[in-house]
Amino acid sequence: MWGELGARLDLERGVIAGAPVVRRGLSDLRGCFADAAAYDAALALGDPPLYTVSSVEAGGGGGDLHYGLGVLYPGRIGDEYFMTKGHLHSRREAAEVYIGLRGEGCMLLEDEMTGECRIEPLGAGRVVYVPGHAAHRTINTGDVALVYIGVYPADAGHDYGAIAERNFRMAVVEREGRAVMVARDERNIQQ
Ligand code: S6P
Ligand code: ZN
Repeated sequence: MWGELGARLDLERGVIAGAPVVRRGLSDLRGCFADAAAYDAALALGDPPLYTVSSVEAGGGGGDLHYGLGVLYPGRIGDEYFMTKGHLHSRREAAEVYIGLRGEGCMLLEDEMTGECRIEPLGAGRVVYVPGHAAHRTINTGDVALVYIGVYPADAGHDYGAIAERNFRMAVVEREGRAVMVARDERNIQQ
């Protein structure tokens, strides 16, 4: 017997109706932003919410899919835009599809095998394919919440450890009103 197959996107509240919600605030992203002084200064003023993800994780079999609705708020720490923690999938070959619903931003992708880094625009009307072995992080470069859906294999798993240890090589920062990708090391030297 099939269980529930449909769900309602409650875009007013930014959740999938009835699905569990994970909330991440600034304090959850210690070590992610390149400008540590700007991070500490912002945190001293409070712990703003950065994003929420509500997920439907029904079947757990090899062929099953899970999906989540992400809402990433606008803002910056120093010149670096608000972003998600970022992760690799525990089963490295597991790919993912992101579908942008609202707002403006991008995905930062980094191939664990080759080191290739790329930003792919993500926002209303954009779809991004995240290949296997690609660390992925979502970034809001606009003025309103970036809302998207990610669909991934049920057995993908989430590995946050590798990124927490070494972070992404690139950062997405605002330069003269535009979002650009710069080397994180370079970004640190410019402090
Ligand atoms: C799951 C998918 C997304 C992220 C979400 C939050 O595979 O990639 O639903 O979980 O964008 O990012 P993170 O890095 O905190 O899980
Ligand atoms: Zn993922």
